[in-house]
Amino acid sequence: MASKMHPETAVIHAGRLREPQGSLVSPIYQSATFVFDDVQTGSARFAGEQSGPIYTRLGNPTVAEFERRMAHLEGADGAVGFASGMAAVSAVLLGLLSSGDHLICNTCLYGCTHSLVSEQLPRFGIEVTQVDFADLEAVRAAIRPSTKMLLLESPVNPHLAVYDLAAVAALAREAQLVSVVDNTFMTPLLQRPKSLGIDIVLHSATKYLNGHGDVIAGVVCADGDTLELLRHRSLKDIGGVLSPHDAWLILRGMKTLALRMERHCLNAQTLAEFLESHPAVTRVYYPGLESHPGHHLLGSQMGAAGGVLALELDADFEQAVAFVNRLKLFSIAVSLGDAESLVQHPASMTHATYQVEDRHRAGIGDTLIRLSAGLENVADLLADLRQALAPLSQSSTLEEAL
Ligand code: 3LM
Repeated sequence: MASKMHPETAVIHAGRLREPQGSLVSPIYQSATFVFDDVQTGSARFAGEQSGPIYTRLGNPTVAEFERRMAHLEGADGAVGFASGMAAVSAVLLGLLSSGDHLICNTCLYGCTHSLVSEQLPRFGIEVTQVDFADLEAVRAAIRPSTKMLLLESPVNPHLAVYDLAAVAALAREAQLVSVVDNTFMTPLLQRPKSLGIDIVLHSATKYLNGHGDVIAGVVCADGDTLELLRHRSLKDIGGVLSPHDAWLILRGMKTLALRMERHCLNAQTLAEFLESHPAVTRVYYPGLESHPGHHLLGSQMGAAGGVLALELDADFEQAVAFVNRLKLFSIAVSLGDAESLVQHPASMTHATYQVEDRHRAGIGDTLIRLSAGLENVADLLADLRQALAPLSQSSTLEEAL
């Protein structure tokens, strides 16, 4: 039954266990520890000879339901929940790489992933090269005998560059490297990297998976022995454990994931088309636009273009800031994938961790603005953008007239 479920059904049903009291909604196992019938039972569980919960850092039934659901959706053997998206990213990097290993990752990554790879990993003797994954020959050229892993996001935070994941997976396989994709912007409903040959898929569940802006969480989907390494080295010993209550909130949020993604994508597409045609906007970054270099991967790699877009205005820094400050319905806040539309300035917010030269090399301009299209009626969002852009288009019309 499970493998035949459509994704829209799987977000509601996959990995559910029949609850002994018959409750439709799975209970929250809000307990730090679990009672053993006798010493032999406890010892057998610790030795891995008997299944069953021990202690929530080592596993929890509510968290396990979320993990089974995500594994099913991503097509992985299993999944491990973490306390944040960054705990998931660091679990993969610190759990699977050792001193002397070399990592190749994209030049543009979420800001804290960038600081983790560029500032923290070298402290542990892990070497890192950042390359633009649009140029796979450059990625190939960066491979050394000590290279172990490739890491990228697609679409990338914050400017939505898209990479050919099947080609990345093929390169990784050929060079016997582990490929890792952060699939946060897509969710498994829009993109399933494992079906393209990628080894490990991770998410910040804080975003679309939960979808309601009230939880910080992460998850890694992987196969075979990797799962055990992540549980043992990263979860048990480093300890960034997902709380059962937060796992339960994500399970609740995920029931509407398919419906929400549909509306996020529709709203983002409408906003992107409007902005692209506006005289005060010089560039819109959204894979759903034909002008986007990764547009051809829509339909094959990506089921839809997602709910995040970015733009550049025909304006200087102060004017760009004033535009953002004029928005009323878009809240000025980092994060994405919430019901509320959000706007933020990557150079000073999500990607402020970058050195200026590295940020420019990553393609993140000083005046880039990122939008997360929420679930509102798009007419209201358009009206908000229109009023905030109006002073800019008036000044450009004036300049044209002069
Ligand atoms: C943001 N991003 O606004 P958490 N991977 C990706 C992400 O976008 C993020 C993480 C991992 C944002 C958060 S910035 C202070 C706010 C692609 C987070 C990390 O640890 O759950 O926040 O996920 O772009």
